[in-house]
Amino acid sequence: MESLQAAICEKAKELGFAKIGVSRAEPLDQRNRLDEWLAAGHHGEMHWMGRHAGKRLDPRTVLSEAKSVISLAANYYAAHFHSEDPCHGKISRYAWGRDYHAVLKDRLRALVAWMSERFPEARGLCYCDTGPVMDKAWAHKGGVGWIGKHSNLITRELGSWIFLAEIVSTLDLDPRDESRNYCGTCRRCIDACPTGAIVAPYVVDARLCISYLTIELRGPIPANLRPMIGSRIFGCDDCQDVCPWNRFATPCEDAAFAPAQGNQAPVLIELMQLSKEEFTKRFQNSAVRRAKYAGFLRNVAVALGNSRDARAIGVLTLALRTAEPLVRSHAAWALGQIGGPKSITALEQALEHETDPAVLGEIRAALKLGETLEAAAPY
Ligand code: B12
Ligand code: SF4
Ligand code: SF4
Repeated sequence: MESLQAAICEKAKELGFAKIGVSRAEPLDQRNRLDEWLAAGHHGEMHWMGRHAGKRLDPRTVLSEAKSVISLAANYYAAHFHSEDPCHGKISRYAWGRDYHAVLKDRLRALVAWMSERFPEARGLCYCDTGPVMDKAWAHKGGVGWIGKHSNLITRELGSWIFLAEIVSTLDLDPRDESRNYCGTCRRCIDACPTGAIVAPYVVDARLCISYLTIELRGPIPANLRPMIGSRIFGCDDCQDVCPWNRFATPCEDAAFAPAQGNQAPVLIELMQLSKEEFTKRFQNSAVRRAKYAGFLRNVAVALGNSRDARAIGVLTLALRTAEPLVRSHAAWALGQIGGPKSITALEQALEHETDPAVLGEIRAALKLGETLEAAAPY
């Protein structure tokens, strides 16, 4: 099997994967950790996380004759930085280029097809994020890297700006040793998290994580967390930006993950004016679609509120008349943050025609805030 394994690694690298690990397809010993995380409610509204807990832990429940799990890591690091101008939105690095789910699924399928040509009786199932498989735990077990205190998988060679994927295979390959943990006494990620979401080393409470709030959460963002989100409109990179192991990040030469134009420093006021069709077109090949139109504009409204930029009053006033109550309520909050007579007038006018009880509540709260802020905001 040694030469087959080496050939698989070589083919995987040719297809764009940077690192490969191998584990025996036996149940993961992560049951307690997953159960504790779910029992504490850390998954928030991601109820799908609890649904297939058994499958997540044992690959033989998805492929009964599975012998090995091949873990693959793809580098997505682009040597660019987020704009610190509050009028620009921050989109997480992982979503700057093409949607990795689609890109990596194609590559995984190509690898499985290549393996089947050599071993026609072999079967392989591909996973990348979406299936009931714990990508990080397999990559750790298979020797790709270790799970850092921020809970992302880190490799010594490339840092943590990597996507993870697996092939659950019937081929009997040689397992690698589990990776050692190199976090040591460091706790930079825990201290840098804007919302305190890393509630203990290795444990992220998704309900506090900006990534969850701006991508997975479908409803309103809790008002107390909105100011901490800053200009992050899709995901968050802070815990990885501060990690010393990311000094070893090497820019990837993968065209698929090169930042698409406008994704690194999108102008918030322009984004707030996107129609549903424009949103769909602009992000058709991007992971950003996951936030959905209303969720994305909700995020942009929060970022505009945090920017305190009076030039945004116009677009936020228009947003108070959009069809989506979620967008109207966050636009109201943003106007309250910006304050000043123009914001107050817009909110008072909205109060006259608004009928949705949740939006009415947000407008009333924003009016109180806007009036308080008026003296301080010299617009
Ligand atoms: C649910 C999910 C989320 C949720 C919850 C995050 C989380 N930590 O679970 C939210 C929406 C918040 C999220 C955010 C992000 N995600 Co996400 N997410 C997932 C998903 C679908 C499942 C993760 C999971 O199983 N969670 C369950 C909990 C129980 O696991 P856990 O938090 O990892 O905890 C484990 C360890 O920390 C460990 N542990 C617990 N206690 C202790 C104690 C000790 C001493 C030790 C050693 C270990 C340990 O045990 C747990 C079980 O193994 C995976 C894809 C997949 N199918 O695996 C992607 C995935 C983890 N996400 C990914 C990415 C890129 C992100 C973001 C960076 C995106 C962004 N820029 O905004 C952020 C990072 C936020 C963070 N700090 O975690 C990548 C990570 C790649 C990598 N290098 O690790 C993955 C693997 C997707 C992929 N295929 O590439 N994500
Ligand atoms: S992604 Fe951001 S909010 Fe989530 S744990 Fe990391 S630093 Fe905290
Ligand atoms: S910042 Fe420090 S503690 Fe956090 S993952 Fe990186 S090395 Fe580990």
